[in-house]
Amino acid sequence: MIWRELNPDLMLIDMRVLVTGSTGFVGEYMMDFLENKNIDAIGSSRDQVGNSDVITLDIVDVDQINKVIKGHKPTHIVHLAGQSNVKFAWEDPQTTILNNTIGTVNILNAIRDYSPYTTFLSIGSSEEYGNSSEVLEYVDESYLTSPKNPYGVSKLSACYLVQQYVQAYQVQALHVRPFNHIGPKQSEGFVTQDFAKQIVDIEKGRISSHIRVGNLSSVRDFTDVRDIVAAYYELLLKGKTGEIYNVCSGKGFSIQEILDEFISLSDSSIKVEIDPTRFRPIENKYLVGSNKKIKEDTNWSPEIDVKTSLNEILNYYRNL
Ligand code: A2R
Ligand code: GDD
Repeated sequence: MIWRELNPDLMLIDMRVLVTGSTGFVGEYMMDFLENKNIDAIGSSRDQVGNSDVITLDIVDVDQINKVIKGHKPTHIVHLAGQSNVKFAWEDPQTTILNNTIGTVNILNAIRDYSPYTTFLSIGSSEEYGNSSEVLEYVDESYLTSPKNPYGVSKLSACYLVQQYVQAYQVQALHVRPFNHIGPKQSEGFVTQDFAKQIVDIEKGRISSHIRVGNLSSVRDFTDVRDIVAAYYELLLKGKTGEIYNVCSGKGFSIQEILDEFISLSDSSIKVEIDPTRFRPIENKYLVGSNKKIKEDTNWSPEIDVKTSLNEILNYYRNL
């Protein structure tokens, strides 16, 4: 047991959190969340960001990482930087493994060597499980890991490395398996964005009345990004070193149901067209998680329902 676990409230005073990938989808919400709590948060991004305070850091570059960790000695790191797109991982598995696995081990090495008291929140994925079981309805953290794509492999490898560094070098790390997260401002290439953008394009007469979609039969567990970053914060404070935590709602929706909900939110007439280029070589049919463990170990519980998130995503595109 370390002091962080003895009294999490004491820690707030001195928190200095490094957020990698702070200009990505989750990163921007994470930075806002920490800043609203008046916590000292340092963002980092691969690309230089104008005149801002965001540190330029490519996690594949060992010298850069060592310099940042040595120089800032953050009390905590929320490691969001990585290649996040499952479909792209099939197209470029090497880049995916490089950014997600090697990038993570680079940070673990830097923590071990230059900042051993840093708490490291490693962000994995539900894709580490591969398919979860429809019989069990949802999977907990002890469920068999059998990734079905290079993205899942890259995240599971990072998970193993985290656990090995905890055991071998006493690095204060935990690993998170978020299930699908959604909200306004996510990049295109993720299902809710792809659907919402096309619906608004139809509403505004930019394209014909056809929405192009991929596999509608898969089932996923969706959580709003604002709930996700609240979960990460709770885990920084109360998550147990060496443990794995699912972050999810525990409820499954088929992609067909997500599409139907979007269509019901629009007054336009929308026809659905299956686009084979949107399918993946192997599809995880069913991925729904149990959030019992995080609820037991922290004060977290998801608050925003899926319909609210979908509505906000659609309105975001309407107002662009
Ligand atoms: O690809 P870019 O330049 O937009 O930057 C992405 C950044 N990133 C990196 N940053 C530093 N060094 C690298 N080698 C590197 N590779 C990628 O990570 C982007 O700004 C950020 C990831 O943001 P998103 O793609 O928007 O992902 P999201 O949804 O915020 O996911 C955060 C984490 C990822 O590890 C996902 O795999 C996981 O949550 O679901
Ligand atoms: N992207 C996309 N676009 N997916 C579609 C489409 C489409 O037009 N039509 C159907 N799908 C299906 C995909 O085949 C998949 O079954 C499901 O919608 C969700 O796809 P994505 O939104 O691309 O997300 P993902 O499940 O592959 O991965 C996301 O969730 C992981 C956690 O479960 C990403 O956010 C990962 O970074 C994250 O780790």
